[in-house]
Amino acid sequence: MMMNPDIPVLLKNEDRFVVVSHTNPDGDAIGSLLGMYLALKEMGKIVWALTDKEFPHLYGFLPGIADVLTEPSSIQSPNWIVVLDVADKPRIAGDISGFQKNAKLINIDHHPTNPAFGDVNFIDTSATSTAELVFRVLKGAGYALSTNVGKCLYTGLVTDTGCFRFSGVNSDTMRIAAEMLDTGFESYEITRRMFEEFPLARLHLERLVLDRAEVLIGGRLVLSVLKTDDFTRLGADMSDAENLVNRLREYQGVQAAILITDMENGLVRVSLRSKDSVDVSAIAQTLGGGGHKYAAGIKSKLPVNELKERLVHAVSDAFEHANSQ
Ligand SMILES: [Mn+2]
Repeated sequence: MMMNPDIPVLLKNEDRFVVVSHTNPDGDAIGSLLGMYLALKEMGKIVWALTDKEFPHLYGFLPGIADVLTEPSSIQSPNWIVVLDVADKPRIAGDISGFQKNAKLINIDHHPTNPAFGDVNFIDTSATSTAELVFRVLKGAGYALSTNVGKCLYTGLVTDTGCFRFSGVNSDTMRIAAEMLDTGFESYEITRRMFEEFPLARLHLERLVLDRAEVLIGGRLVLSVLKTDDFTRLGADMSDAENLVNRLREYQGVQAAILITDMENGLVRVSLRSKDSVDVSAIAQTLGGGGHKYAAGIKSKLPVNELKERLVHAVSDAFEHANSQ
């Protein structure tokens, strides 16, 4: 999709913005939010960054993070709500209900399942991260990236591309990344924190995930399970399991990987990843989730065993469908 020409103009000419992203935020959600927030601030705008609870410690090094609000009471009459990397409106993190009557919503995202819920939308599913789209609208608004904004957006880009590995990475991704780096920081400042600074608890979770991996459907699906008790015992929190599912996807010949996390309060979180032809966002949607072709998620209230059975069926059907095409 072409860039909506209104958005750079709006960012340039308008004032009083609230910037939000999605619940259980990942590097792209946080990096995009902070990058947009800091850029608007540098442009002299009145702007607030809002979420629902404190960001995971992993991102504590990012500039602007101390300004992020977890409740909206100090936000005064915003005119615009900038929603970043949010696949659908109910996934917005932070209570924006008090502003919606008087503020218009700008929706910037790269999820193919996004229903264009904004008053103004810029959805480009060819982008590997929302951070790249934020980069493009800011550039379109005539804003020259500072080092701080470059760092935030680069964090989004490297997390959503698995450090330039995933499908969809192309020369545009590299060119945009290069322009971010040109603002004056080292790539390794960010990538070591994102990929090489895990707490021991994370590595122990990884061992459990690999120990419990089940190889199914002739090696084309690998599935594993984590339980609340594992996190408690290892002193890990939910964010320590972020992207662990990717390890299951590394098995040779695998086309889909699933990590099921049995959380407290009867809620089950499912992360799906794929390679090649299988569209895991379609599978996720049949069970109330969403995402991208190669990376999707579900939150479900179904019992783990039933959910597992349904997922294996759905993946098996998807394989059959793909083969018959
Ligand atoms: Mn994203």
